[in-house]
Parts: sequence; C-alpha cells; structure tokens
Amino acid sequence: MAQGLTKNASVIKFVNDSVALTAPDNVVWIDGSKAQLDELTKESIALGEIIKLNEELLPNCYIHRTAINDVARVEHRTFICSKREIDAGPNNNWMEPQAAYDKLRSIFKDSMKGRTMYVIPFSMGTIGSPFSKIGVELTDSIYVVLNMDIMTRIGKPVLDVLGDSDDFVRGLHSKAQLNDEERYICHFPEDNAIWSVNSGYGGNVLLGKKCFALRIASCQGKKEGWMAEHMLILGIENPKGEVKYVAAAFPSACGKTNLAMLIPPEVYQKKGYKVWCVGDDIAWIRKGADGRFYAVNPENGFFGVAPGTNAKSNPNALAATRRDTIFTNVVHNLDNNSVWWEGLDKNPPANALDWKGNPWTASSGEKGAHPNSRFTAPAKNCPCISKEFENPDGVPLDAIIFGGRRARTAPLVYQARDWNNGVFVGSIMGSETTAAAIGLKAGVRRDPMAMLPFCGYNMGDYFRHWIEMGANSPNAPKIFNVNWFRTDDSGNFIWPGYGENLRVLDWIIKRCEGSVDAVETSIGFLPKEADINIEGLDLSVEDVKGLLTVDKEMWLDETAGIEEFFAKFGDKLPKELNDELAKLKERLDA
Ligand code: OXD
Ligand code: MN
Repeated sequence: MAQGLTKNASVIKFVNDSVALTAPDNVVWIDGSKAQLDELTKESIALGEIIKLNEELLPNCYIHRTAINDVARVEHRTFICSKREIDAGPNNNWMEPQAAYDKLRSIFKDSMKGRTMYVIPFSMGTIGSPFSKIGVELTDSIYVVLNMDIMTRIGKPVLDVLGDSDDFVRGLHSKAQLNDEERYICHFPEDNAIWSVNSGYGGNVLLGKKCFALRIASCQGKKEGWMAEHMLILGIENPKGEVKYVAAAFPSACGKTNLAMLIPPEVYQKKGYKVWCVGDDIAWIRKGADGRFYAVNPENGFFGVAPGTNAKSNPNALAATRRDTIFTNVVHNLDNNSVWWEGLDKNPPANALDWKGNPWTASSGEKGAHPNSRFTAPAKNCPCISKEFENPDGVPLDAIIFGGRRARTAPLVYQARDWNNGVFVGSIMGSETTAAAIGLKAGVRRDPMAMLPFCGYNMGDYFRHWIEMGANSPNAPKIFNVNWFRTDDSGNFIWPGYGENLRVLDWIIKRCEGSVDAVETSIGFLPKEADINIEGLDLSVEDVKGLLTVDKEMWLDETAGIEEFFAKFGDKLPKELNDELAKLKERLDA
C-alpha cells in the first residue's frame, strides 16, 4: 500500500473506511507531480483505457471511449439524500440517507477488488483562495484521475492547505461493473459526501463538477451566505482598457461555452474591444466588503461538448483542445491518428472508428461522434482566458444574465426592474421544444437559473436564498434576460448570434453604467431600437423592432404557465415571487 500524503485523521479515516468497503488491491495517493501523472498516463494506455493521439498534430492528447450504456448524466438516477424529503424539494429525487448508504454499500462492496484505488485531493478554486473548497475523491479509474487533473487543482498542495481540518467533501467513486441498472449518483449534503457508482462518464464521475461545485456547493452557499451557480463568467474590455464582468446562466445546450469565449465582431474589434473568458460553466459568487458581488470559476478546465465546435462557432474552444486534452466518444481518425466530430469541418475522415470503436464512414448516415462527446481541456490553453482567471478574490460582477430558447415570447434583451424582479426573471427561465422554434405553440421546459438538475436542495429555499442575497445590497449586479433564439414567421432565427451577441452585452454594460436610456414595458426595461448597434449587420432597425416586441397575449399565457410551475413549490415559494407574478399580471392587464 502506497504511503499516504497527510496526517489528517479525517482523510485517513475516510480512505481506510472506503478501502474496507471496496477492497482494492492497492491504494495510490495522487501527489499531483508530473512524474506520477506521466506514469499513470502510460498505465492507462497500457490498459487500453486511453489511446495516445498524433504527437505532432495534438501533443499530449488522448482519446477515450466510454461504455455504450454510459454516455451522459443520469438525472433519474441522481439523488439528494437529506434527512428530510422536503429539504430535497420537488426538483430532486430523494432517498433517506441511511437507506441510501445501505443500498450503495451493498453495490460498492468489494467493487475495487483486483483494482487500484486512487486518492485524489482536489481544490475547487485556486488553492487557498477564500472562495475555494477542498474535496477528496476516491476512484478506481485512471481516466478520472487524468480528467480531475485537468478540471481541478489536485495533489499534495491541497492537503497542505487542508491541514488537519475536517472541512472537505468526501467523494467515493467506483466504476463497479458499469451496470446501468445499479447506477447511482447520491449526494449527502448534510455529510458533505458524494457516492457515485457504476458509471465512467464525466458528468457522473468527475465529482468536482456538477456533484460538488453545484449540488453540494449550492447547499454550502445557502448555509454560509454565498451562491454556487450554473453560470459562465466573462470580461468585456472596452477601448480604454476597462474590463466589466458579467455572469450568465443558460440551460445546457444553449451556447454557454460559445458565449464565454466569444470573438467580437469586426466593428468592435476595430474599436479595440476584447472579450476574456473567466469560466464557461460554473460560478461561485460572494458578496465583497464593498457590497459588490465577486465571482470565481471553481474549475481549472473545460468539459465541453465537441460536436458543433469548429473554427467559426468557437475558435477559442477549438484552440484550447489542440494540446493536453482528453477527447471522449469522438471519431478516431485512423489516417492521421487524430480526432473528428460532426460539425468540426466538412472533411470526415475516410478511415475511422466511431465513438463505439467500430469502423465508420460518414456515408453510413450514422453519427460518428456521440452527440454528447466531450473534450476535457485545460483553461490555460484557451487563447482568451482572462488574466483574472486565477485571482483568488474573483472578479466583480456588473450584471447577471439569464437566458433561454424562446421563439416568440422573450425579446432579444430586457432588464429586470430591480433585484427581486430579477430573481423572478431567473425563476421563470425556460426553453421551448423544437415545435416552438418554428413558431408553433409548444411546451416550455422550465429551468430556473439553469439550476433545475443541479440545485442540491429545495428550489423554493433556493429562491429565498437569492432574494436574501440581494436584500440591502445596492451594489448587487443588475439582472437581465436575453434570448438569441427569436424566429420570424418562417421559423428562421432573426438574430445572428455567436460573436454578434457582444452587441447585446454592450447595451447591458451601458445600462449598468447608466449611459443609455431604456423603454419601460410591462416585463421590464427594453432597449430603444437605435441603441442596439447593428453596424455591419444584415439587419434593419425594423428587424430590431421585431426582436424587441412584447406580445401581451403571449405573456398573459406565459403567466398561466408560471403560476402552474410555481404551485409545485407550495409554501416554500417566497411570497416575493408571487408578488412579482401578480404585479406582472397587473401591468399586462393595464
Ligand atoms: C454540462 C451540462 O455538461 O450542463 O455542463 O450538462
Ligand atoms: Mn453545464
């Protein structure tokens, strides 16, 4: 058994208890050294877990294929195990903690026999920052170790900062048999523990990400007075060199990574505007002594969706993947030992294996890469990574932006009237199904603050926490809602999106500075048509007008849907949100 790296009795007990349960042949403590990680990389290659790619084209890059029954997060097998069911809320699956531990113990029992257990000390946030939190993940997967090395800060320095404290999240993971019927992702917020078994897919097993940095951290934030949010963070630098920061929440698959790394349109570039990425998925936000809200990205890398990423849609993300990256479930190009995915370019490889490892050509009509195939890339590889990325005190937020995919209802952008109205705007976030994208009426999947799958406690209490964070906070960020997905009568998107979204961010920043007026409407403050800069775009002021209309009938329909949604939270729903709904109805009726 390898020598431990710490004298911390709680860490040692956690490891010993887990060894007794899972019975590994070996225990290896991850010190974070290059030598150790190189050794593990070699071992992973020898095991056939990862394949080394072309060193000239993609230095230090690897491809991995998951089991075919294990390709995504499993919300229906994800549980919050709080003592009281009401604390998990209608937004979560719930299991009583003792019952969950008992059930999972029987699955974890001896699951590491014949394998090695890796002990990964990791920090979410820069090591030692006042924002940061420490975790220890035990896993029987080298793939997990190598990914955690990219996505978090790992190794001995983390244990040194932990000292003999008991304040760390205990993550236990075993691939076990990858049996999807016995797959469980269980969170114990009252014990700061996460148990994940029978999966090898990133979102289920890189326990620092969704499990810790959102589900457990949201509970910690509620207790400790800060916020863990499903938000990108970006900085917008104006020609004077001043940088303003915004955080934005969109449901999965609405282009968060693209917005986080956007390339300014030419007219803005010429003037000297730049955009800097601080984070693409998660923001931890605390109120500073000056009353402003400061955000850090607790992660150290990007776990991005590969398909659709290309030199046009997101050149910065693509550049980040050109070295030191692990690709999962993409096409393996055998001609040059590189990777490909749908939407990368128009040249699918002739000689290739698909994500399942079978011979594949594009002419088969089948997709070669899994639609949820991923790259795990170090943040420092991203050409537009912010110089504040490692700032232990975070960046001050001027604005918080919510958004969804709405064909007609939501205008291109509007500003909430005040904080509580902004919380209401976040709470009613949603995306429409494709039927709606062609202008038909269809259901809205509500996803408040894009946190529905990630809020580790009752969402009614979460809304209350939001309201409390903004109370007596005159310097809190201003709140906005954007919708890049408005369609015309033929179902075509009106707004060009991608880098052009900076034009909307520009209006948002001007609103925060108080340098532009707005039109008051029943839903909030909208831009005057002329204040959205369309210089160089193939759009008329009339088109902008169309993007900014607020249809009262549609919004009245919307309020009925909101009422139904709010009812799910019963008396946990803060009165303030019901009041906001009532006021909205009144204004619409006026
Ligand atoms: C993600 C997600 O993987 O939100 O980031 O699903
Ligand atoms: Mn996400």
